[in-house]
Amino acid sequence: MSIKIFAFVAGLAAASAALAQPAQLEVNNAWARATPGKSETGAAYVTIQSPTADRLVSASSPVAKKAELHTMSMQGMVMKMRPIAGLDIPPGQPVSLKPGGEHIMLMGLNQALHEGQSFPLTLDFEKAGPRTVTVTVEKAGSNGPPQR
Ligand SMILES: [Cu+2]
Repeated sequence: MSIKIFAFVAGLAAASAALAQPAQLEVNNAWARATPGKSETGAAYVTIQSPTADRLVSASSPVAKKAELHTMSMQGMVMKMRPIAGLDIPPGQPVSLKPGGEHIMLMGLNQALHEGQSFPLTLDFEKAGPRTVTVTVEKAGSNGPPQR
């Protein structure tokens, strides 16, 4: 009985260690906010985790003419966003792009993003190379997909 419990706990520890240290770079939890009808820009968010230091250098998606890496910060009393050349991914530490911070700006959307849709997004990393993920469109104003 106690051996069984030990094995179970050890299994859990191994599973959570695997979660903390993926064998290779992983992009998870890709989502975007639905956009109002005429909007030509949207934003996508992902969580990136890598066992080794890497750097996100560019992004692209067939739903937009251009995808840029942006950051947001307060300038005086105003929230401003600006393009950044890249985003460093520290080893073993998840980096979450989210509203109010770093995001992938989709410029020149071919069509509005509707809640429930999904689309591909390719992220280019300096070392890991390109990763294509499926972005799920959440409600306008959403702060992310429901935690599963
Ligand atoms: Cu932006």
